[in-house]
Amino acid sequence: MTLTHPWARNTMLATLMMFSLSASARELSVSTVLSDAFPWGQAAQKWADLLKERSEGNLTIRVYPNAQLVAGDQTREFSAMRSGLIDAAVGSTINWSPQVPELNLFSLPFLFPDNAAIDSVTQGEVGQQLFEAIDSKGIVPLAWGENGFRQISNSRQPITQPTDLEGMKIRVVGSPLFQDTFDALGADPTQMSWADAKPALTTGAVDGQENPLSVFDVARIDQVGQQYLTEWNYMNDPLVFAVNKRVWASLSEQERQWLRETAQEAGQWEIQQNRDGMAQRKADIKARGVEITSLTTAQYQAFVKATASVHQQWADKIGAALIENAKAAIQQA
Ligand code: X2X
Repeated sequence: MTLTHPWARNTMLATLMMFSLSASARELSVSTVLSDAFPWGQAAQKWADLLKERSEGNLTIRVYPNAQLVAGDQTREFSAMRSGLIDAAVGSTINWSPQVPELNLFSLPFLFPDNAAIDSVTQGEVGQQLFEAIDSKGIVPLAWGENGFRQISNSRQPITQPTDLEGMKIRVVGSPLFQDTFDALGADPTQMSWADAKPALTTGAVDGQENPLSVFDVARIDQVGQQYLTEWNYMNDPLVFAVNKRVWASLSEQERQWLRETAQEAGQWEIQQNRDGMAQRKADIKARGVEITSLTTAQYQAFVKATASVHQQWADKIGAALIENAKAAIQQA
């Protein structure tokens, strides 16, 4: 085939057009695990909408939900973004913690009692230190969002004390800390991706799972036999808006400013939305017949005690100083 062949000419033309287009308007790929039916996906979509408006279409992002850019394997998202397979992401601290161990801070059981505690960390000095840890891995963090406090559900019985979890098969996310937490509670944790979780609940391969109320609500986890839900706020899952460093370096000052500003606005918007909607979600879940259990202070303390060993096991990996700084911030919250 010679270069004058019409097919080759068309291909060259198309390539040239793509190059000239990218000089004036550029689209970045953004990965998320959950779609815009959930607050998480809405955070990414809000980012896309704000950016399109702010840049007047000169810089845009396209959201790819359901971890589709990593074939559903959400714990590979950070690596895929680092290697440049994905330009950007709104990702979970849990899913990125295998590559950024400091992010396990948020998964330490019962460290964060409430939203004020989370904000004192993400919006303060510790949040900056965590962003530096992400940055040192070749990813530029821009803003915080949230998946939220994770609550436990199961198909067998109400959970009010650690012994209620004994022998219970619980689906956990693919971060090793979760294995340790549920081992400490005497449960039988099994790691799997979100894509595999609902089928496993449906067939009864597992008895329970843990996720924020928003995820339980939107994914209709009540429909797969999860009748019992305990609101124990055992950990929180903040989201991070971030961009690959080489992509970041290739942008103009103006483009970087658009990206950062709109990520921050989208993150704040989503956190507020998520929190404002919580009471209604809880009411909706209850109305579907799910038994929701809250813990007394004494019951909560029993869980704290049962999982104390996890804090010791993970202190070195997360960084003892970082944990101390977080505790100090939480105490002042
Ligand atoms: O897999 C989960 O449970 C989810 C959707 O919450 C995360 O990606 C952390």
